[in-house]
Amino acid sequence: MTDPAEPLLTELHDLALEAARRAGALLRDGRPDDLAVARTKSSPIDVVTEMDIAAEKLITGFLAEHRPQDGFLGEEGASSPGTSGIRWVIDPLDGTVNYLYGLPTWAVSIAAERDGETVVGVVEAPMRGETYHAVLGRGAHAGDRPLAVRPAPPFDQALLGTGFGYLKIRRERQAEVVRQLIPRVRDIRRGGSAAVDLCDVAAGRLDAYYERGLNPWDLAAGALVAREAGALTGGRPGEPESGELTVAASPGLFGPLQELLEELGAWHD
Ligand code: 2AM
Ligand code: CA
Repeated sequence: MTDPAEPLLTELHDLALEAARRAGALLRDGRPDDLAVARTKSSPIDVVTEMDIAAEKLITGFLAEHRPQDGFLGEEGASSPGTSGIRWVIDPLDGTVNYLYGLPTWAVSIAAERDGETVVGVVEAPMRGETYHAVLGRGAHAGDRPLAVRPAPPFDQALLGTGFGYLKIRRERQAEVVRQLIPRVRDIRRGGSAAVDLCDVAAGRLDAYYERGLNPWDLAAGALVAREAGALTGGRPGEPESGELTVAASPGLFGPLQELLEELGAWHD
């Protein structure tokens, strides 16, 4: 059992907050104003990729300086097992397309796992001016404000977040699932950042969220924030969240949503 008062968790939490704050500032302040329309020597996509890589380097450099024995798993390639039992799971820029277009919903996502279990999660969303963070057993917060999921509405009144992958075949299937869901719920939102979607469930801004095709770095931090705010998280019925399917919802919605997604085949292409 994890002791929530453990000093190690406080250390990891403080480091994750500081690394995310620095990377968030780098991405916010370093984004050219004309990024989406830039016709400079490098394409806008190259600029985003460069920012992404610079943010990951900043994060891994900062964390490795303070915790040289820890492992890493990062979207931009950071991968090392470490020897301490702690592994950092990092998405330096989640919501890349929003960042490219100048939409505000993008975030830096940093989680710390101990022996494979997420114990700390930080999602820094600079253009929202919010930092969502959680420590296992200590609850979830946005800044100092405690987060709590919304009480579950009747299913047909639920506001669901979701997202679509980049592959055509997967997107077609995902659109088909949405086509069948739309008439059964209040509405659907497609925010563009899985990490922020999970934090929006935590904050009661969405009733539920589901998506197929996420990577560990998209979901690790946000899923802990959601759970610590009272959400249930998982994948297909009886399974943990994974690349196959990630579901997060307030407890009254979670089971029915999981069952419906199973029936609709939301977990396969
Ligand atoms: P990204 O912005 O870092 O690419 C969008 O629906 C959400 O899913 C975003 O969090 C996006 O992360 C992630 N995502 C979708 N498809 C992905 C893919 N093929 N590879 C990596 N991340 C993906
Ligand atoms: Ca991502």
